[in-house]
Amino acid sequence: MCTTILTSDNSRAKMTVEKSLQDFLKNHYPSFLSSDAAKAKIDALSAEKAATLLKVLEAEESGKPTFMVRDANFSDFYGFDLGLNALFSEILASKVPYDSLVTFRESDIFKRDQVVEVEEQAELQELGYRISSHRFTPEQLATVNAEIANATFVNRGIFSRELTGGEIFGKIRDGSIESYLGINGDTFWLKDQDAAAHSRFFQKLAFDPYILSMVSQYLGCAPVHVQTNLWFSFPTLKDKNNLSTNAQMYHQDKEFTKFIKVFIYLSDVGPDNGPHAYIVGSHIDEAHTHGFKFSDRIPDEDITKYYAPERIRSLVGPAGTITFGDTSCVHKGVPVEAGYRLMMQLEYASSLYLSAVPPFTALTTDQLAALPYPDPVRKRMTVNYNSDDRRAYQQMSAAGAAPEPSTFRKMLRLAKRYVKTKL
Ligand SMILES: O=C(O)CCC(=O)C(=O)O
Repeated sequence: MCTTILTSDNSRAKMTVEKSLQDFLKNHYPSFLSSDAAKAKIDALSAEKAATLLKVLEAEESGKPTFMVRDANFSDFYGFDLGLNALFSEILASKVPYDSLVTFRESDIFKRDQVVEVEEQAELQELGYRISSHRFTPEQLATVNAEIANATFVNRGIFSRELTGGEIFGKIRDGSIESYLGINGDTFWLKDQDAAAHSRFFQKLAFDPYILSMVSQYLGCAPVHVQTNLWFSFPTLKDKNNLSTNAQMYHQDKEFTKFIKVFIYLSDVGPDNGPHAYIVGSHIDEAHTHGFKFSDRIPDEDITKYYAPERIRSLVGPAGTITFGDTSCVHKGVPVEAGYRLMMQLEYASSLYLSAVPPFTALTTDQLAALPYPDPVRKRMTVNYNSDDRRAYQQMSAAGAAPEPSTFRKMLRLAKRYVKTKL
């Protein structure tokens, strides 16, 4: 019900969009509108926010992949603040309730403790990140390393190279990895996340009850699994392009309207091994309010202008350390000074709107049946497992694959700097 009194063009625009939003909700999310409190939240939206919300809900219901319009609609992200994200989650949760993910269920991987989890969730919400009380056991690390040995990694430099995880481990041991780095790139990324997303242990992990409980409470709705990523970082030339490509300058992610990542160290990470770093609480005090654009790379000098030293945290920990992180926080990987860092990352989003990641191949009926959740929840969590969308994404990426001339210029500059530092 619209309660706004018409006084100007602005309020007329608000009434029109509010009416369209109300009608849309009535048709597609009727149980959301069943409470007066929910209606009041819709009434309180500005015309701009109501229009943003309507657009994302229409995209949700269309079922069409919206990664195709990511660049064109990127500015929509600026319409989403904490309040609108929470409201969006509430609307999504009215259609697919996520209590089955929060209700306690034993995990095959972690020995759960509900009291500790309450405290972990509270800190995650307050600080934007939280190191888990759980850590992979040596046996679990061995299982993960066996999976990694067979996976293919690629670095993204001038002469990019492909190596299997097993080859990388071997070259780290015998010291020959250095000849694969430098102008070849200093980070080896998993070439295609699809195989990892479908591997037995990683799939179990991605849909583990502890992980799902933490991320669904954080998002306020059933989480969509969007990434199972892995990468090896090595000491790097501190060239701005290089640091930027490898996420080693402070930045804020906008990959989805709301999302949360789970970072797992698979090697010991001390201060010299490239710890993951956060500005505490910056998921609330977002850097774009200081005039930075989402995805801007922010030099350390600028960070210290806006944030007190006690808000800048580097997360060190032994292999197996697990961190939940909202990377809409200002964050980065500190450049590796010695040795290497092997990181695993799972990511979950509230919605695929303007997704930045490739969809996975569809799950088999058996794989789906192995997820012990009600059908709508299972469907929602695996909406990014869609073979048609995967093909569409691959076609779109292939069409835009030719590098721009400026990319060649950047590569040349980088090559010159490497030659200078090596001679
Ligand atoms: O490597 C790191 O620690 C940073 C990773 C990062 O920026 C991200 O995953 O969003």
